[in-house]
Amino acid sequence: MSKKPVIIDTDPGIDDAVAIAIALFAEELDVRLITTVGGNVGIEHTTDNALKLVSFFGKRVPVAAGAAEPLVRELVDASNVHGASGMEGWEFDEPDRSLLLEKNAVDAMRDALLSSEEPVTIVALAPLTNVALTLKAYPEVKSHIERIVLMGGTAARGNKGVLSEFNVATDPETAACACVATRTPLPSTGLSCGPSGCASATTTARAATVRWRGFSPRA
Ligand SMILES: [Ca+2]
Repeated sequence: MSKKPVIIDTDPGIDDAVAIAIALFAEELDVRLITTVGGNVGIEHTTDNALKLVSFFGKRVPVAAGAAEPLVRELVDASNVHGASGMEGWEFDEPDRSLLLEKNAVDAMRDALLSSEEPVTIVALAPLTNVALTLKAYPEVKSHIERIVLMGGTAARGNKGVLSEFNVATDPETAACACVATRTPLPSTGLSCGPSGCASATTTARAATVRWRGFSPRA
């Protein structure tokens, strides 16, 4: 089976941990890079959690740390939900820190995209800061993106505000930037697709394994 190359941009968070677990073990997916961003908790915790998850699952996927905070606004995290570490109550062994790249998430994402022989799907499970910065700094990557699958937005009640979903509400400027840069609406698996953020994250990971219609930044 030809595996679909994937980059996961994430801020784990236990909900993202579920999505990462599914993606790492999905026969249809080749997870080539995990990039982290400040979101549910600070960047030091999301990066540490990503390393712990990859190590725990016995995989050798590189991790690159990205933006610590939104482009314009101050980060208002969700540590009240996820705990101070982002994965409070879950104990992991010390992770393999050799998986952490020296280069930042934006450069790592660019390199992973440009070096791929086939277009790559970006699964965005967090505020879109890293994704938007990559698209703005390196617009040449657009032709190397199969699609961006976003966990974000809601058509129902939000989890950040009455009508706002956390990932988009945390960094709305970069969410708008990503939509403008790709000149098309992003396929979104928002809160309305599941009864909880966990379900949405799971659905998003699975969504990367199927063909979405109507989005191609190469068009
Ligand atoms: Ca997330």
